[in-house]
Amino acid sequence: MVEKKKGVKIAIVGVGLVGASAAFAIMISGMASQLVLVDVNKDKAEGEAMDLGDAAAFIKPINVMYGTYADCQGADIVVFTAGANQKPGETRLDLVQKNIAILKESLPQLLKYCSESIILMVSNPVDVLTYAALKISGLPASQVFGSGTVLDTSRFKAELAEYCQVDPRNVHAYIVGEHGDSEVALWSTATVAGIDIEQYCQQRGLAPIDRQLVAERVRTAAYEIIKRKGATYYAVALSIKRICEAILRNENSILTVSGLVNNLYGIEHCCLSLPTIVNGTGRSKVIALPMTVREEEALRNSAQVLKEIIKQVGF
Ligand code: 6V0
Repeated sequence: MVEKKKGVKIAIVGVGLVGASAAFAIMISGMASQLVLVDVNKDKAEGEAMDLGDAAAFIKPINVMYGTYADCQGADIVVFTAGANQKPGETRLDLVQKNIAILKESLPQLLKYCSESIILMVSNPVDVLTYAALKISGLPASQVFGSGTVLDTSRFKAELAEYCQVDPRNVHAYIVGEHGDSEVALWSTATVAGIDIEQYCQQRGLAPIDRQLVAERVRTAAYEIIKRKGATYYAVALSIKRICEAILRNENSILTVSGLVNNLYGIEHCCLSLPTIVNGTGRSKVIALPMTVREEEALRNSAQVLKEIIKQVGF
């Protein structure tokens, strides 16, 4: 008899601010029946599991435990949030040496138990770490990918929605490229209610959008938050939850996850974000959006920035 699958299992490696917030978001969503928390700081992982577990009477049944890599075995998804975060004034790319070292140490251990899990990279610089994780694991690009600019795209939609006085869910607009300073706002395909966003503004009697200002606010959002409270974690936690949901519910959702790009827009052998179908197989198909010449150039520049770093860290 085929053994019945015992519900959805999600593992989170690195239970700091982002990992713990993601655990909380996943837990209250009801999408998983088992959540495993792993951290080099075992006390931290245990404390988080205890704290989350205390909510049992308010949510759908879920077993929240802390554990080792072996306990991650059978996970549908492993969310990788281990590593240092940005300090005020640091860029995401500044973190690369520290976080590559952590990845090199922990991923091979994790893979002993999780070679069939979908691995969602979140630690920064997420595009470089996703590329490194693909190389270290040898797993397909559908199975190992990063949260990329899912968060930046949400920030972009929020900015546009506020300006356009409309529900952010009615705005379709993407941030692509690096999750970081060279990211690209795609204005040419930004729409509200299916019409070009500038046309929409005209209809509503709004002045044309200050594109430079909006793109700058999106690009620097994390710096501004870190300057004030030291770290960002709630919105990224919901980005993680959203990606997990698209996978687990086989949604075919279009999300700007980061993954291996080859022979697209003149870019090869690089991980960056593009609108991508996410479903039960993981990162399924990249949507080749029409871009203006300037958007394409900016995207290639973003790829170049990332490729330099990838080369520097020896991948
Ligand atoms: P944090 O609060 O310092 O937590 C990191 C955790 O990782 C700590 O609990 C560490 O003990 C743990 N850790 C370190 N080494 C290991 C290891 N080898 N195995 C297991 N656990 C380990 O950082 P925070 O949670 O704020 O950030 C985590 C990562 O997410 C950082 O790299 C951030 O830059 C990154 N972010 C990525 C975002 C995105 O959109 N992709 C957004 C925000 C932060």
